[in-house]
Amino acid sequence: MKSSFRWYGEDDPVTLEQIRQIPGMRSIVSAVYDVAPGEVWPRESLQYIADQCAAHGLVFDVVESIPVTEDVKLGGPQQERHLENYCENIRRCAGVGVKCVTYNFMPVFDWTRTQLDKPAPDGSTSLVMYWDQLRGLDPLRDDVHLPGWDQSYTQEQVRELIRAYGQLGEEGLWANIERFLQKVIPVAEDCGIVMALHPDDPPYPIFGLPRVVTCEANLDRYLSLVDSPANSLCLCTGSLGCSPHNDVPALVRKYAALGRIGFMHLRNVKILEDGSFEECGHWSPAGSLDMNAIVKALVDAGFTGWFRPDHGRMIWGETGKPGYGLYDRALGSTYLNGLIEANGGAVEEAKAHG
Ligand code: DNO
Repeated sequence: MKSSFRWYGEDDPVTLEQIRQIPGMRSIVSAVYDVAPGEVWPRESLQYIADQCAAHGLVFDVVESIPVTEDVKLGGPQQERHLENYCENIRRCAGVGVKCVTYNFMPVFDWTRTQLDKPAPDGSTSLVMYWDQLRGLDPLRDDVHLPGWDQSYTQEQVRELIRAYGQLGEEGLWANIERFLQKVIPVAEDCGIVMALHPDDPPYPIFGLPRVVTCEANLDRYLSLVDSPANSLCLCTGSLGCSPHNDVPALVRKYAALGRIGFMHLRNVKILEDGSFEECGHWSPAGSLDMNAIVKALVDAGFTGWFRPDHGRMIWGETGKPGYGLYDRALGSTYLNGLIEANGGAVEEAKAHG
């Protein structure tokens, strides 16, 4: 399988010089960040990322994410134009060698946390979601500012969106998912790209918004809407794993055997008694997931796609983008390499390491 690392481009405090020194590192996961969702990415911007990666012995072959706009998810007036642009972005990514595109179908907000720098007893900090900080908040009534939320929405826009999704409901969202897949998957197939759907994080409704990418039955439904290997999963262990109802190693075993995992986000998470959760170090004793069983499932299935260490804690005084510092993600990466080797798997050789 292919080891990868998320890089936020030139503004990222973590540099390609540093990333290339992580043992076994091969691929860079990135995106064009200065174009509004729904618009077309300039070819030069993609080429620039690819060239920079190549200059460091790394390969830019995974995009995370091409955002799916609210108009596409809601079936709004810009739906068709945004879908056309989405397809054009897939073609342009393929044009610079991208093989896998990650995206999600979460209404309004991507991941939800209540604090991004919760100190642990060892002095590290991490992202957490505590129900007692969330319960009682109602964005239809109060001004809610959760860390990590898209700052470009006004509170009134958030209210309008929440009302619109309330009317759409889960089945309406499914209908728009189907429209998206029918349009996008044939284009991805044509240009040799695997579309990798990221699950909802956390995998249950928040503030009454419909969230459907949450559990095995719904993942099955999603994959069967367009039954193609290009319609695959970005199986995020930490997202699915913060619901105790999801048996993550079993899900990995199943979808890897079906050849429907394009990309793996590998991280551990600690579920607390009331269903709250804390992000933690990657190794199994730190959290609720059996990371070895997950990696073993990938090795046993002969998984050849990409994996990356997901959110790290902030350790050793590092500051930066919450979840995306260098040190703990690098520790996670080498831990994962160890599990892969011990299970008889292989990390594809990286050019940077000769
Ligand atoms: C969080 C990430 C997600 C992911 C998107 C994919 O750190 O795992 O934001 O990139 O959901 O579209």
